[in-house]
Amino acid sequence: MTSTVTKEERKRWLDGAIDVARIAGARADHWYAKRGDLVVEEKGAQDYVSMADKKTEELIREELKARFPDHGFLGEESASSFDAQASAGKPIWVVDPIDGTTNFLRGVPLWAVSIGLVVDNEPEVGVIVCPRQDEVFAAARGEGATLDNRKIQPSKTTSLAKAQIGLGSSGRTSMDHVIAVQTQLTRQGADVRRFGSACVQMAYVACGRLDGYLELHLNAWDVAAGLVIMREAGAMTNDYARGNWLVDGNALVCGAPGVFTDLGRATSA
Ligand code: LIP
Repeated sequence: MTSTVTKEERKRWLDGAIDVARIAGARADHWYAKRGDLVVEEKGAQDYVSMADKKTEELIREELKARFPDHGFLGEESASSFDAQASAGKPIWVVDPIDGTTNFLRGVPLWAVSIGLVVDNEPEVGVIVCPRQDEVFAAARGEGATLDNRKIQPSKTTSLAKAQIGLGSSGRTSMDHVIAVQTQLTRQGADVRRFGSACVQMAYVACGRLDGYLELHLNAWDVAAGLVIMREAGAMTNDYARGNWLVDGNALVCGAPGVFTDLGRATSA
């Protein structure tokens, strides 16, 4: 769908998102250093949250509101209060304050702040900050994607037998389906890995560190930023942003152009 968004608007939004994601990344990293003091709650099977997620999301919301007072906000830790009707027609910030929460809480340094902006149901701007690696992935629709201000592109891999593929799962997906997909990928020679953060794996597909990534259900806040970054880098994705995706989420399949079709076939295993 042709966007009505101007180049100037995208740049203002992207610059604002980078500023806020850096501020939030520094605050989350402060909590990471003190993770031993955090009280951990269990939202569901192997789905954890702490004060670090909640306070980082509050900070992001305040900083974005100060810069863009007329925009909507959908965050992982406040999703139950998201009013889709009231946000209709507005740009909506779609935020995961700490993606890879379990890694974060266990001291695995692979987690990120993910801030995406959706306009008329289309992801327009995306920023993923990885504080432990001091890396910033960023993209705006039509402007390409960067890692620390350097253009990025997906790998040139053309065969699953030479591919490193991220595979995620959660209590939201059928275990039998996950096992079938992993079996299918492994049988085709793919080196299947699990990193524990959706947006980090999407960023790694965008810059060629991974050849593909799939997960049978992800929420909008996990993927909104990564979708823009991957597409602008030249990676391919399924039509994740279909239907009521902001509220219900969808399955995600993404990868370098040379393996994307085979990945899609494996997902329908
Ligand atoms: C996580 C994702 C991961 C998925 C988990 C969870 P969180 O996000 O990054 O890929 O498998 O179920 O959704 O909860 O760490 O922000």
